[in-house]
Amino acid sequence: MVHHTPTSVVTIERFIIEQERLHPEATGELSGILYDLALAAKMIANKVRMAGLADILGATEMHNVQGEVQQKLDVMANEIIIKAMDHGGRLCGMASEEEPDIIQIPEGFRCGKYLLLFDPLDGSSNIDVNVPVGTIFSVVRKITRSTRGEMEDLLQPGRRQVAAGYVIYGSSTMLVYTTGQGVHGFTLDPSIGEFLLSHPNIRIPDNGRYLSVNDSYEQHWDDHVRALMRRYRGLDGDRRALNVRYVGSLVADFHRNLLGGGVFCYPANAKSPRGKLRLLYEANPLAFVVEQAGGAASDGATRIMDISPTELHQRTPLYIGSKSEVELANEMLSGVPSAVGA
Ligand code: AHM
Ligand code: MG
Repeated sequence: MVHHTPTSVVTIERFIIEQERLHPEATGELSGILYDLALAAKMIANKVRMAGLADILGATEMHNVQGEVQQKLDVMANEIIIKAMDHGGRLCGMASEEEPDIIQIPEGFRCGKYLLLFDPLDGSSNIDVNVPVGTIFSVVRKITRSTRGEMEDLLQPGRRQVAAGYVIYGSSTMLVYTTGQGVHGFTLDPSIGEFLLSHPNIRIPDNGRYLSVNDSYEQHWDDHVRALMRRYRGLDGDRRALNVRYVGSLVADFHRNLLGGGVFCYPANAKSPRGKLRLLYEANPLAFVVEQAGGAASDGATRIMDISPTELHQRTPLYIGSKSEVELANEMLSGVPSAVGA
C-alpha cells in the first residue's frame, strides 16, 4: 500500500506571500521585486547552462566601467535583469556594476518607491572554465522626494537595505535572500522551473572552517594583514588552522563559507589601496545576508553596513563570515576590539 504524505514543497512564491502576510502594512511591492528577480535568475541560469553550447562564450569588444573586459554573458545578464525589472512599477531606478550611471526607468513606465543595485554576473572571468558564477542584488527605499531615483537614493549605507541576496549558478542554481527576517535559500528544480525552499533560516557556524583569500597578493599586503593571515592559518597563537578554499568567484566562496563557517577576505594592498570588491554591488548585500545569518562583515575597522558611500562604484576591503573571525580581523587591523554585526 502506498502512503501519500502531504506535500511540504514550498515554492519561492508561496514563501514570499507567507512572509508578506507577517507584515499587514506591506503593499506587496517588495514581494513583486523578489518574484521578478527570481524570474530573471531563471533566465540567466538558462543562459549560463547553455554557454558552452550556444557559442556565446568569450569576451566582447566592450569594456565596462571598471575597465575590465566584459564577457558576453555579463552583458546578457545585465540586460535580462534590467528588462525583467524596469516595467513593474515598483522601482524608480537601478544601478549595475556593469553600467556607469543610474539606470533610469524608461519614460511611460510607472515609478515605485524602491531602487535595485546589482552585480549581474559576478566572477564572470571564471565562466570559460566552468566555475560557478553568481548574481548579487540589493534593494533600498527611495529617500528623496523626486519621482525618479537620484544618486542620493543609491548612495545609502548598507544598514538601510530592505532586501538583499544572491543567486549562485553552480551544480544547481540557488537563490538566497533576506528581507531582515533571517536568510532563506531556494534551489531551482529545473524539471518544473521553480525555486523550492531548501535551506530555511540559514545560520553561519561560528567556528569557522574555511579561509578564502587570494594570497598571491601577499607581497603587497601590509604587515597587519600578513599577521592576520598567519593567525587564521594557525601559525601564530593557539587558533585552530582554517582550511584554505578560494574559488575566485565571490558568490561561490561566500556561499560555501556561509554554510560551512569561516571568513572570506579581500584585503587592501599596496596596488589596490581600497581592495577590489564594490561596496554597493557586492559587499553591502552579502553583509546584510551574513549578519542575518549570525555572522559579520567589516572593512577591517568599520562594519560594512555602516560605511556611507560616496560614489556608485566605490571599492572596499572586505572581511566577511563568522563573527569571531571578522572580530579577529578588526582587532588585528584597527587595534580596536569591536562588536561588528551586533
Ligand atoms: P568581477 O565582479 O569583475 O567578476 O570581479 C569580482 C571577482 C569576485 O567574484 C572574486 O571574489 C574576485 O573578483 C577575485 O579577484 P582576484 O582574482 O583578484 O582574487
Ligand atoms: Mg562582481
